[in-house]
Amino acid sequence: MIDVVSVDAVKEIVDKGNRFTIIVHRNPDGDAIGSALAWAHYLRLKGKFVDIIAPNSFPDFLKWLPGSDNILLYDTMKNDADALLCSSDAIFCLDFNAMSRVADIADVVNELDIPRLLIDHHLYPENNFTVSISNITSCSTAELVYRLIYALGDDDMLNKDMAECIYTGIMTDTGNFAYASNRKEIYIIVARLIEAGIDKDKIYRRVFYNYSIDRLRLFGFVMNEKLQVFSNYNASIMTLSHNEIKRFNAVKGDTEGLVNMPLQIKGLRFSCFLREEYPGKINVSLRSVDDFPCNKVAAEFFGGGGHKNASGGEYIGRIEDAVALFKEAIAKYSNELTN
Ligand SMILES: [Mn+2]
Repeated sequence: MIDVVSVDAVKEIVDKGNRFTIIVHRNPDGDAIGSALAWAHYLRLKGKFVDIIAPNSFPDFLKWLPGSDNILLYDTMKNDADALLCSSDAIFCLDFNAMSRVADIADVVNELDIPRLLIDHHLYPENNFTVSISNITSCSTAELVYRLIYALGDDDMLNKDMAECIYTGIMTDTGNFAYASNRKEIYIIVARLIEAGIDKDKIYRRVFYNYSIDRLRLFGFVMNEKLQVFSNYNASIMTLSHNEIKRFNAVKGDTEGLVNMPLQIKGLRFSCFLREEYPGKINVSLRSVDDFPCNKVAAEFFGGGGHKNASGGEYIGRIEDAVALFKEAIAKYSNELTN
């Protein structure tokens, strides 16, 4: 899964360097934060100075993760972050495949003449990395971080903090082992993480059972009033306007997981969630099951992409028009959705 040449290249860069920066994608999720923290813990145990920079903030349900309070947010601490980037011996890019995913951080990183290493599991990584550990069969970047540590011969350094971060990445990117998780190696790794001291049941509750009352009511509202099911196409769509988001006091991460819920309907194969970030700008989340490639719909209709069963894009315009476009998409893919 990770080739020997890349492992040797990482080893050389880690051995030679003293100060590293890890960067993750905009709107970082459990895998971005978990894998970055695990890799940071590892490098620090190797005696290195390590900082993590995220383009913007991450959900509260990840703020218990060991080390998460030291993550720098680029949108509020640009000067400090730039200074750290400029004094780094190498940059590790975790859980994204293209520099555009780190927004403004790319402007600074692109000017630096230092190694840039990718650890990621998304399709079609850019080829402007010094070392690229990219594997799309991996369930998460966190899995790759564990495998890399193992390949570097340092499995014995795995401690509880690292294990909690790795587990959070694997758990969140597989929807608690509900998708992208049929490879037996994942469970061998999980067994190892339990051996390192994690309480996986507690991690589950910390991440998934932490709703505010507003959030639970928001989910109820969407399911009751905003879900449209197209039974003929085994597809569904939900929308949430900017005003509705405000009405339920929704904070960052509150709509996470919403898009998966319609997949609980028997026979449903394709779920779309449109969230109006601000009037005129709509975030599109797509989920599918089995062989239906929702990333093709994302690319073709919503200028996005992602994984076969989990992808996204955006739509500039009105919600009604985005819904109409989705209806066009399911009509076009009707064979794939109903066969
Ligand atoms: Mn990921």
